[in-house]
Amino acid sequence: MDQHPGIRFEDARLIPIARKVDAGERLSREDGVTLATSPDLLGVGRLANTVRERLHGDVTYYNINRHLNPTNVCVASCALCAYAVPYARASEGWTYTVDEAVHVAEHDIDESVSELHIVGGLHPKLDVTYYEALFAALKQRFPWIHLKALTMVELDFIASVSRISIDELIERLIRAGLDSCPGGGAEIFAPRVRNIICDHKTDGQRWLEVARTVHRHGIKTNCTMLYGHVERPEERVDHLIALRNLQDETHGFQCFIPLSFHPANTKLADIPQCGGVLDLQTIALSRLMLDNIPHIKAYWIMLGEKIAQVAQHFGANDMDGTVIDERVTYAAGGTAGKGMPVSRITFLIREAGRTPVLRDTLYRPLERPEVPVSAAV
Ligand code: V47
Repeated sequence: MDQHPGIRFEDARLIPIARKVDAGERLSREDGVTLATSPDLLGVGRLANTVRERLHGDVTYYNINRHLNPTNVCVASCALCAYAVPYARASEGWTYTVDEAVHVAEHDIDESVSELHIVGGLHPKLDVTYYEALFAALKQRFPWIHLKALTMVELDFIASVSRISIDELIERLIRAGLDSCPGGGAEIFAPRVRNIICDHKTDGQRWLEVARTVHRHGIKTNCTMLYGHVERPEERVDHLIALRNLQDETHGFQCFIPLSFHPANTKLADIPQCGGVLDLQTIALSRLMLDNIPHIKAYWIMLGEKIAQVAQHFGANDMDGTVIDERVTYAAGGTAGKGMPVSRITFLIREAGRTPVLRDTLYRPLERPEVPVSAAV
């Protein structure tokens, strides 16, 4: 077999792709499908690792963060979700007042926690005034904290129930304290898949349009892809290319997070949870296709700490963080636990042969705290 200097491929189709990677050339949809379907997991991984090391050397980022879910009540009933409680049965779920939300957050925050990751359900009574009051109260109580809040789906819904434009919503939320947005709700953009897995109203085009608007207001967002359910490899590749196209235009995405589907307690519980091969191949595919998004996160909550660690050699350069009080994956049978101490994250990164770098949400390196919050030590 004609080989490539440095990497021995089992799948000859990877050789021309390797030449493009060496030359820093953009990969095509066809290349993406080859990478997504290649039986040569290690070959795909080595290619992704080449790009990862070119961009980030041996650094793996992590942060100290806490999740906050103001409500789990949701008017959508997405088949992929185990977290939401229907609005008609709202009393079975939770909806925090602003004071209650601040009180919940207070449990595990000191100045070592640099980020609050805030997402929840689509609650028809929580309009823009609720989120303005929430963000202002959180900023007042924790002035140092970065608020990474609300997915494109939530923004779309809140604008609609508040009868205001996305532009006005974003302006008002930024004024109240919003710093950036997480990447959830993107799922898979293909309508065929969305019809099966999610029934919230925000379709793929709309998700991208809202992200474009947020970026225009000068704040960063992340982006995601939910895989390991009913999607086809081509649909994964098309999703990545749609994100890549928008990034060419706005440069507003800072990190991509492939989300591994957890079927337990969802309407799709008969689908077997994917294994580590699809997890690692998807991380690698993402690194190779998303040549204009700086960071690829191996979200240990969904991958488990072992795959997230190995992923640091398959294209990922981030582990997410301490993730105190995660509830979305936990509801869907996630076994990764409810938080990881800094000492464990840095151990996993070092054991992988990488150098741990504590970061803030915008990937600026931070000093390791002298007296970390007890839950994050
Ligand atoms: O939007 C829902 C997904 C997302 C399930 O931006 C599920 O830094 C797997 O977006 N199995 C929320 N996934 C998580 C998310 C995220 C996580 C970490 C970091 C960042 C970031 C973003 O989780 C949802 C949905 O796409 N999800 N249910 C499930 N059963």
